[in-house]
Amino acid sequence: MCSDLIMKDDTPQIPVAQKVQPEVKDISQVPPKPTPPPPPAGEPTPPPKPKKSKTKKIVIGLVLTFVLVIVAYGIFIAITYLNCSKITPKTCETNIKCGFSLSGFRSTSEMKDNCCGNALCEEGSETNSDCPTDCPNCDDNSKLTADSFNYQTQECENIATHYFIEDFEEGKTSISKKVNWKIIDDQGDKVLDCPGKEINGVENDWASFGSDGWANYETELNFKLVENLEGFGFHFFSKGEQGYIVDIRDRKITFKTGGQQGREEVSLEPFDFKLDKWYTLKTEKTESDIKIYIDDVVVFEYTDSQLLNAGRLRIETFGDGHVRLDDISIKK
Ligand SMILES: [Ca+2]
Ligand SMILES: [Ca+2]
Ligand SMILES: [Ca+2]
Repeated sequence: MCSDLIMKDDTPQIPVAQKVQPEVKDISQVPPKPTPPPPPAGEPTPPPKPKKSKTKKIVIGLVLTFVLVIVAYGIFIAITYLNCSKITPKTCETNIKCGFSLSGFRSTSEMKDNCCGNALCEEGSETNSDCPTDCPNCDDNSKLTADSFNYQTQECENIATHYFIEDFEEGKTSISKKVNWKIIDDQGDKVLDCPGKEINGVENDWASFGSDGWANYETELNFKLVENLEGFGFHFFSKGEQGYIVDIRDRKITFKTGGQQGREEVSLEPFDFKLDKWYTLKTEKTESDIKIYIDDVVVFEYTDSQLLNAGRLRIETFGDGHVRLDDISIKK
């Protein structure tokens, strides 16, 4: 009972842990770390020394990389040699060798001369027809140019020789022909048929072609008078009311100067034209000298003081005249 009374005392209990005293180390037994002496005043602090193992790793890495590069380069060189040694000679190729350089083995070769396939069109031994590989086809599909191959420059040359060439074989013409005129078949040859007034009551009919800038040309055309000898007129160097006219009708050739309206008759020559017979009419003018040919024979010669050397061309039929034309060429 007496102890129960003591336990019921209101005095607060102090926890036992609060009474534990902390362990006190005897620091006098731990030797203090030596403090490095401070650098002398005014001297820089030396850099820390690299560790030897890290340097070694870098050296090994560099050596390995170098070896790998050498091996890879060796493989590359070996591949270039294999590729080079497998090359089969092309046409005209001879004396193939594999030459070494730092960029690998490469083949060198020579080309045989006068050989079809050496990328050179060689004069005296090759043309487009026998070696199209080396010699280009210089045909430019134009009758107005002379086509050839220049062996020196190795290029085609297409030199303009004509202003105009038409034979009507394709059934078309650039001549601005009138309604009555058309391309017909004449004994297997396509020709330009030019009737006069007999169709649709037309008094006369005409067509012009070329341009005022066409200069210093020669003309040539084939003609045939059909049905009658009324004939036709052929104008050249025609510009406005200036120009020359060859007038063919009634078995004579008349040469005139002038244009569509006013004309001056210069000369007249008889010529025994036959019906349904083809003739070739040719005109030339060299400086002031004019020559007119029928079938390559000079039928008329005239000296003109006019400086007339350029202009378009015109064809006209007279009255009942009916003419057929073919192979018209205007040569520069
Ligand atoms: Ca060749
Ligand atoms: Ca041509
Ligand atoms: Ca023809």
